[in-house]
Amino acid sequence: MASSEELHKRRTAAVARGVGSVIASYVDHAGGGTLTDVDGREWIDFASGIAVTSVGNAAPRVVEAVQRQAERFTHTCFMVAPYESYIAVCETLNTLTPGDNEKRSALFNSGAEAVENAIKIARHATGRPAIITFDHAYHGRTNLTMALTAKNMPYKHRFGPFAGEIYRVPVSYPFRDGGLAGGQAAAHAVDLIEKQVGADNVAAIIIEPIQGEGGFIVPADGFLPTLVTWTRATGATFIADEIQTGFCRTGTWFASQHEGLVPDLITTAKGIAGGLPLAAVTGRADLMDAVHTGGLGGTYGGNPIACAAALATIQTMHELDLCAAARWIEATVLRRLHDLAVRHPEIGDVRGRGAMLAIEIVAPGTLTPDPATTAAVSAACHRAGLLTLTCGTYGNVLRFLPPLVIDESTLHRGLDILEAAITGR
Ligand code: PLZ
Repeated sequence: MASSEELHKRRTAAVARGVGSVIASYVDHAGGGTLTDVDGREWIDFASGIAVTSVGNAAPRVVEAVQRQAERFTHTCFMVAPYESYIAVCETLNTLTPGDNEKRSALFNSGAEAVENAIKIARHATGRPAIITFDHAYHGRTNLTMALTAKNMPYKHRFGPFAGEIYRVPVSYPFRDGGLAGGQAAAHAVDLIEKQVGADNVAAIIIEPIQGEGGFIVPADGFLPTLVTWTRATGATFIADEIQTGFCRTGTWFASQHEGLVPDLITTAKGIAGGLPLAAVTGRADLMDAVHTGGLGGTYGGNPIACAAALATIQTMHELDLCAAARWIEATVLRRLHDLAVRHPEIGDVRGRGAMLAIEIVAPGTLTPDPATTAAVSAACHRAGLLTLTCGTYGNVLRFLPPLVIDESTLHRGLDILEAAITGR
């Protein structure tokens, strides 16, 4: 078998430079909470392929469902010759997502595609053009979703011009806004929307209930509910982008549930199908059904193998109670991170929910981001066999996204590596 070194050479000659990778080791197989590279080295997985393999890699039920479906048929295109599993995924999403109102769903391939479609639906249903997005937001890399995404490098740099009628307002970021109350932070955002955009022009507010790529930012209590109340009063649509936060990741099925929110539309992807590409828009039946027949779709959206994987994934989440597992991970990891923060003043903030946790690294006693130390700690983790990711507008957030099935000893071994990486620098 080719070594990572050999594969890296081939990759450099064959794969476009624009596509990066966090590590230069190449995967041979993966399962549960670990990956094994082609050189036979084991990695503890605190990344889950960016919050995707919540049920574990190659989860047995998912593998079996994929194999069974692949033998029956691999693709017909739901818009050409429909099949049951697409309907079953939509039924499941309509019941699982917050709110007992009547809902509909439509299936797509990627998170960005789901976001694009949620915006299409909101604009079509309201007849309004403007979309409100936030500082530190991440919604994807397609043209419309780049416009929604906040950070220039690496996502947007020289890829413009971007889609129009997108307006960005400040988010609640307790570590950096002096602990502004959620309601006050929302009032500030609403004031800007009303003055600069005009309430009657707003088709939708789109927000990640916990911002992901932007830095695992948990808004202050009351921020999201105040925005929802404003959309209800003005006829705008509230879109929760739960692509990273959904499917038990934060200790509930959806992060919106922490504050009892019922979004008008909700976008999901990542954790939904155990690693197979699937995404969805789920929401109020009147909004979803406003679009004319044939107005939504795509060749592969709701591919039968991805749908079979999703049904097996969701069943596994129920059976293993992975929302409870995420809450256990939160308790276990937060205890150790808080302990570490006491001894390391460069850890300015410890935050997150469930198995979506992070530390923000700054010059001690200040808010000045320290991306160099963040990168150095992450690199030290990689050298010791722990796969970690960084994020944040300032590149100074180290985030932890273990699969929800990770066992206690693997989780602690991972945290031991992290602790040594921070202590040993
Ligand atoms: N919305 C909230 O987190 C994807 C991006 C990784 P796609 N996040 C990982 C990268 O650098 O490309 C994401 C997200 C939220 C939308 C998306 C986009 O989902 O499936 O990557 O298109």
